[in-house]
Amino acid sequence: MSLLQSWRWYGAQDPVTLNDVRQAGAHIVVNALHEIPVGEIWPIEAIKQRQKLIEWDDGSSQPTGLKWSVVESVNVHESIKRGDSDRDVYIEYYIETLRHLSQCGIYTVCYNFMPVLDWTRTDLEYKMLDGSCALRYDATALVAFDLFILRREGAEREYPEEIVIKARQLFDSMSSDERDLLQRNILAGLPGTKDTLGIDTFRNALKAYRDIDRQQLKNNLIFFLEKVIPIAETLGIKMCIHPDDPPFQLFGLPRVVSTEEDLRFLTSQVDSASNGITFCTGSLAPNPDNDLAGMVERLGSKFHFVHLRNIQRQEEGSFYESDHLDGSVDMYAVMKAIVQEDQRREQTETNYIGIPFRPDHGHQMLDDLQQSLPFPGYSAIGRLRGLAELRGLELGIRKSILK
Ligand code: DNO
Repeated sequence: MSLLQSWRWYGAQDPVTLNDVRQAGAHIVVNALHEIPVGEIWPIEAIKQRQKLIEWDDGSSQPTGLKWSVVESVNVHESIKRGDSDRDVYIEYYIETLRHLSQCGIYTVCYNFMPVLDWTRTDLEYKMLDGSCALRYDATALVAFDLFILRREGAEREYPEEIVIKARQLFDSMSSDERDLLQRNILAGLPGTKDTLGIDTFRNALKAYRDIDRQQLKNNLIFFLEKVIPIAETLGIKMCIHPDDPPFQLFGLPRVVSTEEDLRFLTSQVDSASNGITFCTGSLAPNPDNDLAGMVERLGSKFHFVHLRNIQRQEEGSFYESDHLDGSVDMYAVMKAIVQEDQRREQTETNYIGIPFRPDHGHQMLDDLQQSLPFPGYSAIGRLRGLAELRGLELGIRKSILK
């Protein structure tokens, strides 16, 4: 067997078509009803309609051969993350959505527990030497935004003096257009949406977390899992939490899914096959202490979904998204460990299904550069290159080493 090759698709609004997905060689579509506001129940009819679109590409007489079997993401309402008094209502809605998904035969659900922001980058068009564009996180630019654009109260006390000086110099050297762009990049909204958070909305969202520290956020995550996982279990749903991206605290917001210890904690507190992990190499790798291949060896049995992406670490916590096989992640070692985990499952599980993985992000390259890409990182050709390289790597490992 081989890993299940999947592709994130954003629905009818995605300039990458279902035919493109097929030509890239993926069989599984990773999708979500992005148009439904976070917290609301996904109606069965809407799920079925999307399934039909994916499987039949709008009424053609031939099936596409694609299947929507992974949801990324059913997002968690901020009330649940904050532990507000109305969280039980949102947890009930969340469970209802899970019920509907299972009734439609969709059993793998990715989500995250990052307060306010999802993944965060400062540059969405970082020029690589070969002319392609990548996403980048520049630690100095982030501090410049925090201190001089957002002007978050008390922020200057959180950074070492030399970083503050560098951030000031950077900010002073930027034009007002560059400052606006930095703000838009950092506040780019949730994946699959085209709206950007306004600065006041962002300030208010941060204020709502003023009294929530790591411990409290952890408690709120465990509270959520204790309610949701037992039901997910009866529904046959495999929940898989996505790590924080990047895996450290931003803007004073706590983050609790950043390290191996965090992942071990949340999976052991609520021990169930339904309480699993989306293993995202690109999200975890900016922290050099995260031993990725080791994580696969130690926690691999909990993985229900894998995102393979590379990053190149730079100074002071900055990084850019490098080619899939090139960068700070030893993709060979990671892939080998994943293939071993997959083989273990094949040998021991009666209802074995392979582990789904997707090439997470890709450069904007070749014809991608001529397109306007509404979803940064989700280009057709860049991801196709990633998928092709990863597929080859897997095949090579299976054929040569793990006979
Ligand atoms: C970035 C993605 C994340 C991921 C969510 C999962 O491109 O990997 O945005 O979808 O964090 O909930």
